[in-house]
Amino acid sequence: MKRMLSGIKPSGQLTLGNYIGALKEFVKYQEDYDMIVFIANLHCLTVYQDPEELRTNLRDTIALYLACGLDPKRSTIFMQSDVMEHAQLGFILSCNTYLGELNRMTQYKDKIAKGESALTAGFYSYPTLMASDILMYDPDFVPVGEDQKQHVELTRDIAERFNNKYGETFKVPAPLIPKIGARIMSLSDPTKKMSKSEESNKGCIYLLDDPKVASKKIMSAVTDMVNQINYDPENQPGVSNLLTILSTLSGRSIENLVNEFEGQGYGTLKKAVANEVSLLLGDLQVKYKEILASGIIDDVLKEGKEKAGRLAGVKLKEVQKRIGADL
Ligand code: ATP
Ligand code: LTN
Repeated sequence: MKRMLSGIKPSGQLTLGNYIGALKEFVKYQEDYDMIVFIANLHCLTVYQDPEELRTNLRDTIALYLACGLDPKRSTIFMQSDVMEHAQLGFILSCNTYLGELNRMTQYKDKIAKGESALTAGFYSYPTLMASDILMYDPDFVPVGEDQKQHVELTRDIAERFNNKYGETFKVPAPLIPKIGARIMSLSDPTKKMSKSEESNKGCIYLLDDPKVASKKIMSAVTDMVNQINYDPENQPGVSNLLTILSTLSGRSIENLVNEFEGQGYGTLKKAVANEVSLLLGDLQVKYKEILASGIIDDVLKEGKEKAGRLAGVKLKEVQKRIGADL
């Protein structure tokens, strides 16, 4: 069985973008793949997290993983910091990564362009920890949203470089990006990605938003003056984003939706999106509450830690042997 691996940072509440671009896909893939999913709680430390808030976010993230349909019997679900090998392999891989490569990472370049000065060394080198998360488990595919494609490509380069230097050690994985929904945009500025670390939360739907609040955000989504429902991300990013959300949640093609909404106002499209999103959030939140009340989270994490820890232990030993650190 082919293997897939992915992770999500618990640096805030999960968003509709995380759901459409990543979580929903994980759930689909667990039917046919050996799925490994983890909470990237080391990655989120690249910027300060209030420890108490982080603890709550960790629980919420796992509860939402399960509420979305990830099945701990089929998939391995674990916390990154529970498997210490990630940090060690991360360092070894950082010694096989060039500064020039990290300088080219879009996320890093964006922050520099914005003039952010308090960037941490962890933020700069975090793609090498991500490479470790991935290469540790030899997955065939890494399902991620568009913004993470560059990091998976760097991971491939690091794997190939390591294999060339030390002998065949890592499988070279491929990114798997959804055809639609790989980049859900902010509702208040549809030229930007919907992000949980966005300053204003008006443009972002959180999976734990009250469905009424979420509907309001959708009804006030920024659109344009064209007054025609077309799928044209370049010239009509707001309307195209709404069509994308509706299509991914309803399972209907964009073409089909454009035909249906032809000649109607943006308000009608927004209402349809708000309905679909409210249904999703309502359903997820019922399951989320049941999961939190059931107390199964600790068991899931314990089992995940054991399963992932076994695989990571074997891989790290192999790497230590390759590099000559096995005396
Ligand atoms: P932040 O929003 O704080 O920058 P993030 O949401 O990009 O963080 P993660 O939560 O770790 O970071 O992302 C988890 C997964 O969700 C990744 O695969 C990422 O590509 C995907 N993802 C995140 N935002 C979106 C979005 N707006 N549209 C589609 N996929 C997304
Ligand atoms: N870096 C990613 C989260 C992440 C990840 C991973 C995704 C950490 N490790 C391994 C896929 C595979 C992010 O910031 N969204």
